[in-house]
Amino acid sequence: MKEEIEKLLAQVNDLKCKTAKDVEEARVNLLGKKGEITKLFEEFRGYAPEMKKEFGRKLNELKQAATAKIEELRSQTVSDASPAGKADDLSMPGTPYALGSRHPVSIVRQEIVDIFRKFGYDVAEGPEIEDDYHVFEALNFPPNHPARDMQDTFFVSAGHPNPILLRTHTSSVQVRTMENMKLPIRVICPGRVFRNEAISARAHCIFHQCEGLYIDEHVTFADLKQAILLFAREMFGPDTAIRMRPSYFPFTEPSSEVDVSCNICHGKGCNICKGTGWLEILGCGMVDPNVLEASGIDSKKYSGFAFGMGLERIAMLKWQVNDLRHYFENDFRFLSEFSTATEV
Ligand code: 2U9
Repeated sequence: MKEEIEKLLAQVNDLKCKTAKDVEEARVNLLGKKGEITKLFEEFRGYAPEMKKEFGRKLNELKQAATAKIEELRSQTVSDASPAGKADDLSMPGTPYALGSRHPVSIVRQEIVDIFRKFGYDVAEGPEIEDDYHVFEALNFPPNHPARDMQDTFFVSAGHPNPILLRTHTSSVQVRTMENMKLPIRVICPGRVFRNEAISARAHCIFHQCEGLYIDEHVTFADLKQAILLFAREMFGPDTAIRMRPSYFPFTEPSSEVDVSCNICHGKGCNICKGTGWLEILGCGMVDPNVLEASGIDSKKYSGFAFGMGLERIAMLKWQVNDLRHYFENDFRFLSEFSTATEV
């Protein structure tokens, strides 16, 4: 037994193989069912206890050495299981993986952020689960305003003075910015908002907004108009015109809705602009003095403007998407239309 073990150990140490097939053959010869080492173990089983003591350790060492050697040879030899028994050709191109593309809402968000960053605005984010104070009260919503109703807002917890809810606009982020940042403030707040709307081609219970706020001394409606015009030209092209229509929001006074000249028919009238030559893109206005005061800003010294837009709407205008639901269904055929995979 001793000589047998030593002979096999020497054989194992000198073992050399060229291919994976050779390694497998060596494994079978040594450790397979009828292999040399397996045979020694069978013989060993019939030995008397004192003999077992003498050879047991050596036999185990031989088995471990053989197993380790086979593993080592396996990792060194190339697989010859590939077609035609040839080694893999490492110079062949790899399996191509299809690149994903950015979601249209994400593309629009990035464009808007880039434009306002150029104008010197910071980007701020805040919680999607908010309290009534930051979403409504600090923004001059009267106590019985319909937006505070269960029909329009998703409540997380109600029945106490400052209910917790899903934000219905990102204006709450601007309120938090006014509370925490030093003046002047120039900030945009992109983010996801939630409204209790029935889902249709024109409405969804989740959508994305980008709002902006500029507060300093002597900020006027003329500054607002110029900021919106510059934004519209960056976003929709240098020939874009804007028009402002009077509107109402609790948090701005005066307030306005803004249209851009239709970038499809260039003002002539088409089915995208419903023959008007204009497309509504955002709402804006001068921040109501009550809103400034609620966040501790002296409305006699400071004034500001604010604006807000729906990102899905901007994306719909940019790519003529006619159904809002496409943005939320993740249908691969829709998403792959926005092949901006080179963008990062
Ligand atoms: C503060 C003060 C004022 C943000 C504004 C709008 C006008 C607006 C809508 C556009 C389409 C929301 O997504 S939409 O439904 N937004 O028209 N938003 S002014 O005004 C603010 C915000 C924060 C502290």
